Amino acid sequence: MSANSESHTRAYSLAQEHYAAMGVDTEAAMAKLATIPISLHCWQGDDVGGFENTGEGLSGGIAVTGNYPGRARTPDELRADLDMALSLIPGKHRLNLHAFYGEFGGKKVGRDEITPEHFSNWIAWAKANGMGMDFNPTCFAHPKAADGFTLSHADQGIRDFWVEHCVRSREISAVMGRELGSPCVMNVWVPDGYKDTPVDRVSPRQRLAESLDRVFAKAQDPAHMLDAVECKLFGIGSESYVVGSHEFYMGYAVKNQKLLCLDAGHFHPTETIADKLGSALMFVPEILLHVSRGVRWDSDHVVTLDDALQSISSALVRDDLLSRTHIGLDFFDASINRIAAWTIGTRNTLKSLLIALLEPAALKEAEASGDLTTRLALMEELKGMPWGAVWDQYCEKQGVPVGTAWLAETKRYEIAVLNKRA
Ligand code: RNT
Ligand code: ZN
Repeated sequence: MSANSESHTRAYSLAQEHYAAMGVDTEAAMAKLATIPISLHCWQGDDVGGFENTGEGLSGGIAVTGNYPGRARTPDELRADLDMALSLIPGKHRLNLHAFYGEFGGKKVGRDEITPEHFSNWIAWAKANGMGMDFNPTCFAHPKAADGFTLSHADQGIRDFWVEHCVRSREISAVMGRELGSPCVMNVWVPDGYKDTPVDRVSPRQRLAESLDRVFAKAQDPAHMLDAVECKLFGIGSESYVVGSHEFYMGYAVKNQKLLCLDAGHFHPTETIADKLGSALMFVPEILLHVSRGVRWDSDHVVTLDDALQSISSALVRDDLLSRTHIGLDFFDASINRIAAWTIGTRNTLKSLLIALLEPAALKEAEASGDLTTRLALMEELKGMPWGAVWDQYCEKQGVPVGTAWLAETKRYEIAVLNKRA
């Protein structure tokens, strides 16, 4: 045992005692954490580029900034990078893939022509890794989305095109779920909206609802795939009006019992999603999270261990919502090492869950008995508890680097692999 590992073990035993004195079982918390999968978004690895190779840039009001070297240029490179990131993250996780990451063998395959075969390598990779997959139709970065409308477009032909893309995406999702033995959550997000004040706010929403009804017309086995819909407040170029607003999708999801996707960056800057979870779950069956971090706008910064993140994880644990919540990530930063971005964001999400799992029952008891003084005092004291030692122990147990050791491995990979990409 190395000196390092020995000091971790000592730190852990002290932490374990400390928590036990509060009635918290650290072993149980780690065991629970190991059962929570995080869906890693493929698009952090290549700046939301996809593999259609049409030369079409990113659109839809989302933007990636930075030019850090080493972006994955092929499916094999992206999978290698994901393998690397996954080797640094404790636990068993999932892959979240966008439709334009299909493998089209150099052929031009329309979004309305995609089939499960285009994703067979991804499915084989996930199977080999014992991972589940989630999926998304890609309704942006395409000539037929160039004027900012897709499923709600005034033109019937364009609507039909995107409906077909989404219908096919559901079939592909069902195959992924069946092949991997775990339901694939398919999230529909469309960028549709106006830069400036609209006159008619209703017709596009009626068209979006109609298109969604067509997309979801065929029943799919929930053991194989689940439908989610993602709302948004604004995007670049859709500052004044987004067709798929929160009220729109909340209503649609409640009416049709779909999953509601809540992206942490899709609300007013001071509005957090933690308080929405329990309320929405009173009326929708399940939730999909896009854990993200907006800085001044929906900027999709790498998730840090901040209050917004902690409040989400604490709500999931305190209100016992984990079994009905699918946790996915949604950020993309091209200004830092992309594997580090995945690793930092995912490890932080897991850390916040661990901190939540290490809360003593005394907190709920204080509230139940009306002792709000103790509730606040305890919450603040808990911030100083040695959860870091439990985290290190968890990483060691799961066979991934402890502390900052993952960074050295990332740097090694950068020199050996990323820097060789032109
Ligand atoms: C955009 C949405 C959406 C996308 C991904 C790429 O604002 O958050 O989820 O980020 O589908
Ligand atoms: Zn999102």
